Amino acid sequence: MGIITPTNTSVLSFKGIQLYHTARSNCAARVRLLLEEKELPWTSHHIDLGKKENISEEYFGINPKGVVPSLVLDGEVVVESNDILQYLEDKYPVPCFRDVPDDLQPEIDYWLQESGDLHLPAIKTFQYYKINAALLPKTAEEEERYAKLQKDPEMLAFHGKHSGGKSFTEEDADSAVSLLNQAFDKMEEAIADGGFIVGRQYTLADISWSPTITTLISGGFDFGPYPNVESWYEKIVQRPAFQEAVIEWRKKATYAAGVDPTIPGPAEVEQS
Ligand SMILES: N[C@@H](CCC(=O)N[C@@H](CS)C(=O)NCC(=O)O)C(=O)O
Repeated sequence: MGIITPTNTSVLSFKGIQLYHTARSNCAARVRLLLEEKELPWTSHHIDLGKKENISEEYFGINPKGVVPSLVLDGEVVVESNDILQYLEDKYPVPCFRDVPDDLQPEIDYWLQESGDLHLPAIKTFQYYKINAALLPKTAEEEERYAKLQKDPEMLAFHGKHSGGKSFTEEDADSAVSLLNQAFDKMEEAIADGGFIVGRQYTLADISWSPTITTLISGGFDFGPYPNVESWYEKIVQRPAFQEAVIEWRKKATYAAGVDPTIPGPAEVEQS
């Protein structure tokens, strides 16, 4: 989607970089990660998905699907996390996170696209099956509010799968895992070449995918068949920007009672 015209016009007067985000959202985390890597100051608007703070006219007026993240830069609203990465890269090209030869540039685009395309059918479906659906039930009032505000058929269908006593099925989970395995088969091979997803440089592709690995680990996804992906991920986790944008923010999330705020954790409130 990229740049949109918000119906909530209050954000048009915002100055600087302002981010609507959620502590444990992998989509929001990739944007926080790029902001940290570029050392850009930003203002936080935390949306607690557990408290359904996204299901409001005010927030749907900023993000038409009612999801996080949404970026506002000097009154310009940008949605879709991977579009936000590219938008920030264009606005603030130094330091550069597309620093690979021209013939490898399309690969960065491929991995950004893949990250966006797989979110709903694979990443989000897997996490909802494993954790979220049980922990984020909507009350009848929240269901009604959501149905009024949500205009996107895909989102309505997705959330319809865990409403009214229904839940995601094993088939949903199997299909998600199969899509993820196809992506990680390719990533495993790509990383073998140069240590990063695209070539020998840390790029937007790594920034987009690494917080998703954190989320999938917390859902119990099996990375055993992907040793290159595991060692690439461990390397990225050591980056100060990742610690700040992903690990520290995850600690600020709401937890299921008694759960230790470390990652991965089996019963954490994961918000995807
Ligand atoms: N394609 C969107 C997906 C955003 C998305 O689904 N975000 C999740 C958190 S990771 C969310 O807001 N979930 C709340 C909901 O589905 O209502 C993006 O990349 O920005």
